Amino acid sequence: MTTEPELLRERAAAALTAARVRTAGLTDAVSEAELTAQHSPLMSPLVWDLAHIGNMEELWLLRNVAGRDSMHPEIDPLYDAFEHPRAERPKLPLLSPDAARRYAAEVRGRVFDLLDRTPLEGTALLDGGYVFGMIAQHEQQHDETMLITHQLRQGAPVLTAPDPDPPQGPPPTATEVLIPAGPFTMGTSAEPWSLDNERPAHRREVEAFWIDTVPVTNAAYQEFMADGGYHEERWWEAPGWSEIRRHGIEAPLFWHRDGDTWLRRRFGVTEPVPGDEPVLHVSWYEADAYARWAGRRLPTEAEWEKAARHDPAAGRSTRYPWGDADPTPAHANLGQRHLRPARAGAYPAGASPLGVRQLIGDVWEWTASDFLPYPGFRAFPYREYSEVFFGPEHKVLRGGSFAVDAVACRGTFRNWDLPVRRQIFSGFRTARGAAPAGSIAGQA
Ligand code: AVJ
Ligand code: FE
Repeated sequence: MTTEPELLRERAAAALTAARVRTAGLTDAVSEAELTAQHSPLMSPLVWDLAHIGNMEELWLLRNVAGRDSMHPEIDPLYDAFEHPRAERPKLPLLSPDAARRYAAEVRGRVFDLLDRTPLEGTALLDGGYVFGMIAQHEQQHDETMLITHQLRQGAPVLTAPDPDPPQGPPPTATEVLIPAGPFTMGTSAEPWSLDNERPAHRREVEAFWIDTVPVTNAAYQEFMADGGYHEERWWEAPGWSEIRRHGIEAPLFWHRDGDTWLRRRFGVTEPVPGDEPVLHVSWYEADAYARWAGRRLPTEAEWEKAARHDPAAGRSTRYPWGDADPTPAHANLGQRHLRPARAGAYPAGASPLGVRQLIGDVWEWTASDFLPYPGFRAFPYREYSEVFFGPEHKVLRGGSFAVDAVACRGTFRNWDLPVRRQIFSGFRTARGAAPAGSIAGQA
């Protein structure tokens, strides 16, 4: 299937523009002092993200694709994510907020000229407008990173957004869904803007398993807390247990106790923890410990993707749980339309064929799996996007949060982070095996 060149160009331009509108929304209302301050050693100052977005766009589109010289060679090393760890970035001679905005805007102007004149075919970078889509996804990923910085900053709220609607339509009928055994197609070789780690499509055998219909809620998580979950070593993997002891962790990040009730701080507002919302800001260790306490486990990455993409009637994998259509606001809570997850059970229109809900949007979902390459993986177009992060130290998250834009979220999209991280918009759902006891694969 080929797409008209004009349509491809429009799609690329729209994706780039949408990302820049969001970037502006995350930075325009912030004072100069706050843009250059470091709100957490885990994060860059917002002004770094701003110029890094422009620098990556210049690197890939103007230098690598168009063959131009660097616009400002002296600043390039400042915005190379591998040269300077986040904690050191405030000390660098960074561009001022105004200079960063002007630089990113100048790059963007040249990129639009390039997009007008470049055939979107002929090389792997250009086919389907890939490299333009990659840069739009990169900016949206940094927009999510900047939203994390907003959540970490102290002080009066800067951002506002309407709350999600209460769940529409009938609530789910069961708390878990059986996904029957059998192979499915994991990953993609067809999705035009899929990133290297999502490829190639390949067959996976998955045993039968049960998976939660909705993400684990704050109310369910509070049962674990009330049952002493943070004080019983047997639920925890050893490094997670040391981590919570060392830091005195006994609740998700941004929660604090007020008498008998738990409150949370969310983008500068303190509010009671809503019981029916998916739990947010938990580490992999917390998700894993909760699952063990519940007599369950985290789904593997393959299980998660089978639950999200396998259409048993059609016998194939779809792009999203609801099919192949791009997400609409009826399907999922994406794109920072809201500054919180929707309540568990929302978005019946976004359910999978077997009835699993909210796999896309709301919260990133920790999986049991390490971040590893698929069979046949090839780094493209740069090793530092995925390849250098493969290995047992990073766990995979799936499905996307309320803070990720649809351009960087789909059934195949893979995110990853260290298992201690909890400033990210992370939650989870649990699973359990369903193979009959004593059964051996291949025997009837
Ligand atoms: C895929 C979200 C882990 O933010 O570190 C941004 C995305 N890569 N710039 C990250 C990314 C290069 C990446 N994650
Ligand atoms: Fe980046």
